[in-house]
Amino acid sequence: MLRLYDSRLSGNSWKIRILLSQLGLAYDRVTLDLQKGETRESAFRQISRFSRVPVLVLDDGRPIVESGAILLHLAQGTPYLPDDPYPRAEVTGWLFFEQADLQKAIAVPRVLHLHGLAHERQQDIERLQAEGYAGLEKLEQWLLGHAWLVGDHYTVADLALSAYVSLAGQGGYDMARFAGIREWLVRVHGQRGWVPLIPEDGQAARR
Ligand SMILES: N[C@@H](CCC(=O)N[C@@H](CS)C(=O)NCC(=O)O)C(=O)O
Repeated sequence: MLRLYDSRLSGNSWKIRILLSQLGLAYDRVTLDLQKGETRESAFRQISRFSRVPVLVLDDGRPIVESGAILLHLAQGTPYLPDDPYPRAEVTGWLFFEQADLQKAIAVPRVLHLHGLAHERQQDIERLQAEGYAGLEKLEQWLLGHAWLVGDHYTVADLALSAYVSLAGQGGYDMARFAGIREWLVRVHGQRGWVPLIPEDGQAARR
C-alpha cells in the first residue's frame, strides 16, 4: 500500500491527496505535526532527505520527495500527464514555475498570517507578495487566453498550481483582481475526485 507523509495544512501535501483521490488510489496517511518539529525527527529524516512533507513511500518502500516529483510519478500513463514529450515538457515547465515563482511567495505569508505573525513580519510579507503578484500576473495573462495550462484539458499542471494559488487569500493576497485565475479555479475544483484541503471544511480551500 502507498503511504503518504503529510501535514494537515500543507498545500504541497494537499496536491498529492487530490491526485491520489482522482486516480482512485488507496493509501495510508501519516500526518505529521510541523509545530512539534516532527519533520526534523531522525526517523523521518531517513525517509525525507529534505526533512519536509510531502513524501510518498511506494509499495516497495522507496520514498519519493518533492510534490512535483510525486505528481509526475503518479500521473504517468494517466490522462493527467501527456505522453507526448512536448506537452509533457510544458507540464513540467509549469511545475517549475510554481516552485520558483509562486509556492514560497504564497506559502510563507500564509504561514505568517496563520501563526499570527503578520504584523511583526510585514516587511518580509510585502517583499514576498511583490514576487508572488508578479507570478500571479503571468498566470493570469495565460489564463485570460486559455482554459487550461497545457492543451485542452486538466493536467497535473493545473492541479499543482491551483493548490497554493487557491490559498493565496490566506496569505493576504488580494485575488479579486485576477478574474481569469478565479474562473480557472472554479473549473479545477469541479474536476472529478478533487478534494478540499481540510475534508471537514469543504470551503477552506476556496477562500
Ligand atoms: N518543494 C517542496 C516544498 C515542501 C515544503 O515546503 N513542505 C513544508 C510543508 S508545506 C514542510 O514540510 N516544512 C517542514 C517544516 O516546516 O518543518 C515540495 O514541493 O514538496
